[in-house]
Formats: sequence, C-alpha cells, structure tokens
Amino acid sequence: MTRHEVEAFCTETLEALRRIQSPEELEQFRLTYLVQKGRIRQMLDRLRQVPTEEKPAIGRLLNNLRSTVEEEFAALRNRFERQRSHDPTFDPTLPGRLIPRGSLHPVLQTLDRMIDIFVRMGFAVATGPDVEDDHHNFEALNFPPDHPARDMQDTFFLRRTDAHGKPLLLRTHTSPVQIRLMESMQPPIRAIIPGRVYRNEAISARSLAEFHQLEGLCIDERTSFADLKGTMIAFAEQMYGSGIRYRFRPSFFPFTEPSAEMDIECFLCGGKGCRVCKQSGWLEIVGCGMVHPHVLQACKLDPERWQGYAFGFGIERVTMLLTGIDDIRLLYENDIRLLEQF
Ligand code: 2NM
Repeated sequence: MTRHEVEAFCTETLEALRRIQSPEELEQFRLTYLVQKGRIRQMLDRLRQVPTEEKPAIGRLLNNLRSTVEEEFAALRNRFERQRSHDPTFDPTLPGRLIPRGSLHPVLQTLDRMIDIFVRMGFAVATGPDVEDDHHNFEALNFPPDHPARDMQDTFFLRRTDAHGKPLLLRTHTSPVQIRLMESMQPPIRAIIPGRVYRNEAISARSLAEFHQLEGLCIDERTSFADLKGTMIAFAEQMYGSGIRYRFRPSFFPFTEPSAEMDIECFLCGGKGCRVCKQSGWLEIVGCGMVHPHVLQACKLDPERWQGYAFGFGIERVTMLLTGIDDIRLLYENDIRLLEQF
C-alpha cells in the first residue's frame, strides 16, 4: 500500500461523503465505510504491511481521514434528523408501530409456573433419558410382568436391547428418573422431574402419543401421607388460588400404596357443573401416593428407615384446564391464531 493509494482513498471517501443527499445514502455510506469490517477499518489493518519509515505519515493520513469522516458524518446525521422533524408529513404525536412479540408455548408457560412453585417449596429439578430400559420404566416401579402398560399396544419399544436382552423403550412416564435418583443418591431426596413421555395411544381430542409430565418425589425418615397432602394443597392454592376447595379420592398405581387422586372444585363453574368438568363440578389435577415398599427395596433403600411420597401431573391437561382449550391436538398444530393468544 503506497502513500499515493492512501491519498486516492482519502479523496474518494470524502467525495462519497460529500455527495450524500438523503438519510438512505448516509446509511449506505455507514455500511460501506464505517462498520466493523468497513473500508476505513480495512485500510487501517493494511498499515501493518507498510514499510516502517512510511508508517507515521500514512498512519496520520488515515487517522485524519477517520476523524474528519466521523465529524462530517455526525453533522449530516443531525441535519437529516432536524429536517425530518420539520417535515410537515411527519407527525410525532402518532402512536408508535407495535412490534409483534413472541411468547413461550402455553405448555411451557404452565411447566415454568409449576416448576417455580415446587422450587420455592424446596424441590430440586432433575431430568433423565427419554430412551429407557425395562428395569427403570417398569420392573423397579413394581409393575407386574403381565401389566397391560408393558404391552406393545401401549408402549413404544425399540429394536435395540439392553444388557439383559430386553428391548429398550420410550419412557411412558418420568418415574424412571425417580428410580435413577433413589439408586444413585442417599436420601433425603426432594426432586421434581419435568419431561416428555410417550405412549402408543390413538390420537384424539383427549390424548396424544407424546406429551409432558411433571412428577415429584420426596424421600426422608418419617415422611407421611400428611406431608403429601400438605404439599399438594400448598401447590394447588398457589396454582389455582388460595380459596379453592379440594378433595382426595382413593386410587391405584403399582408404584404407590396407598394411592390417591386430588380433585379441585371446577374453577370455571364454581362446582355447579359445566363442559370442562363434565358436569361433575370437580377437576382431577394430580395422582399421588406413598412410594411402595417394593419400589424402595428395588432401589436398595430400607423401607423400615426411609419412606416417601410421589406425585404426577399431566402438563397438557393442566394447560387445557387453565386456558379452556378443549382439544389437546390444538396445542401442537402451531397455528399462530391460537399461539398468539398466550
Ligand atoms: C404418579 C402418581 C403417583 C410416582 C411414583 C414414583 C416412584 F418412582 F417414586 F415410585 N414416581 N412417580 C407417581 C405416583 C406418579 O403419576 C400420576
């Protein structure tokens, strides 16, 4: 790079700057000359190739150019700004243009709220693999060998097998993560597990083959059913309002004994009966129970010393109740007319 070339560049740059007539041309000039990898920066970078004795003079030329250009650029920009505010067609009192903003998916918003409530109650968040083995998904959870969930009809099995020759599968609930926690750590354990689960079900307004759960586990010495009820009630009051009425009904799961389901009074009709609660006045919100001694034993925990409770929510179901969306498939059509309402 010779002194002559640099002088020519300076002349050309200043001419380009002084030809500018409009804000658009000014912006074009900025993008060509003044940005991070613009032409002025490129010239300054090439200073390194200039012979030492030429460096001070050429460097001075370029630095002078840069400060002149920056000054004149700022002056031009101010002039265009002032012109714009004198433009009789420009009305500064008009409302600004709305910039459309995205939002988290409604299912994720529900999950975030639920996680937040449990984290504030002292639960840690844990995750695990979507591809599981028979041991973690069924065996350790006290599913008998002939349980219908173990059927091809209900579970997606893979061709790959585990170390015992049993086919791997897509987890049908997040409970295998609870098993992994109990196998790998010494209680006390207090964790929630949000995640995706898979069931080989016919797709309908009520069920999908892929959905989300949030399950919870608490293991300690002398943990009781009263702790379980207190935790579920505290959750429901924060999620649905502190005045809500609720009830616990006996239920059955292979992995808990006793087991229960918690209902809250329908918050849409106040218990009178409507479309959402199917005229019953009650909404089922969570399944729960005391962890079965067989499950503790499968995880090498002594049931005489450690007890605990577990619970499980379906996130799509909670979202549907909160939003009034009555067909689960709508949640995953990605129709912007639905998504932009949340
Ligand atoms: C539910 C209902 C009741 C549950 C139990 C366990 C484990 F691993 F501790 F045994 N995990 N999840 C559980 C209990 C899940 O979902 C409706």
